[in-house]
Amino acid sequence: YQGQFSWEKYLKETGATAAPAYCFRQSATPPVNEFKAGMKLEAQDPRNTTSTCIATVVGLTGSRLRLRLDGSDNKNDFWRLVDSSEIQPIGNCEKNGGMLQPPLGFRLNASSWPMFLLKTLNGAEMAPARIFHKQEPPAPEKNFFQVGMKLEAVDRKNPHFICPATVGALRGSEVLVTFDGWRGAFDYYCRYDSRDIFPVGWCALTGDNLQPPGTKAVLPKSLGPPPEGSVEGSAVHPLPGKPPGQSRRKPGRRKGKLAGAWGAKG
Ligand code: MLY
Repeated sequence: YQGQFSWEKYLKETGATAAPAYCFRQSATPPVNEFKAGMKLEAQDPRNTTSTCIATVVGLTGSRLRLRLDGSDNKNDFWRLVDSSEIQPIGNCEKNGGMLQPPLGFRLNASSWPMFLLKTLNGAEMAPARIFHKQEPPAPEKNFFQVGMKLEAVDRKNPHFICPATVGALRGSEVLVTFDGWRGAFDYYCRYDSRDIFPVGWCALTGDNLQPPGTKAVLPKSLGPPPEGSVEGSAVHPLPGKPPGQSRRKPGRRKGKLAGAWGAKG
C-alpha cells in the first residue's frame, strides 16, 4: 500500500531518475518476512557491535524487524532487514565458540546476567532457523550512484520511517542521502552498500509505508539568512513546481496543498 505518494508522478515532476537496482546492496525481490512478534533471536548490539545479545521481535514492517535487546529498555529499539547478517538463530553464537553478552545498558547488576539469560530463554519462542536468510545480498563492486538519483532511505533519526531521498553528493565509497522536502535536517552519509537505502519501488513491494516527501522547501540564499536554529539552505533539493520565493510556510499551516501534491489520485 503506497498511501498517497506516487513515485511515477514525482519522478515526472522533478525530472529526476531513480537509482538503478544494481547500485544497491539489496535483493532483487525483497526477502520474505516470516518472523512473528515475540520471537527471540541473536543480534549484534548496535551500540557495542562486538557483542552478541538476545533480542525479541517487538514489531514487523515489510522485510524489516523491530528488535529490542533482552535486558535493555524500550528506548533503544532498532530495525534490521530479515536477511541481515547481524541477526542469527539462538544457539549460533555458542556454536561458534562465542558467549552471549548483556546489552550495553543492561538494567540489572552484571553479576545477575547468567541467571537473567537462563530466565529470558526459558520457555521463549525462538525464531526457527529456517526463517533466517542464508546470506546477505552481495555488495555491488563499486559505488555506482550518481548525484541527483532518487532512492528510498531509512530516516536514521526516526528509523521506522522509509522516505523518498536524493543522492546529494558522492565521497569515495560514500553517498550523501538527502531527504526530499526536509531542508537537510535528516541527511547523512552512508556507504554505497548500506542496508538502509533501497531502490525506488521497494516499499511498494514489501508493503512498507513509504513516507511522502516533507513540505519544507529550500530558500535561495538571496532571500536572506534562515531564522535562528534553522537548517534552511543546507540542502539542495527544493520542492518541484514552486516558483522561488514562494516556499516559506505560512504561520499556522503545518500541512499545505503540497502534502498531497504527488498523490495517486491527483
Ligand atoms: N516529528 C518529526 C518527524 C520528522 C521525520 C522526517 N523524516 C521523515 C525525514 C518532525 O516533524 O521533525
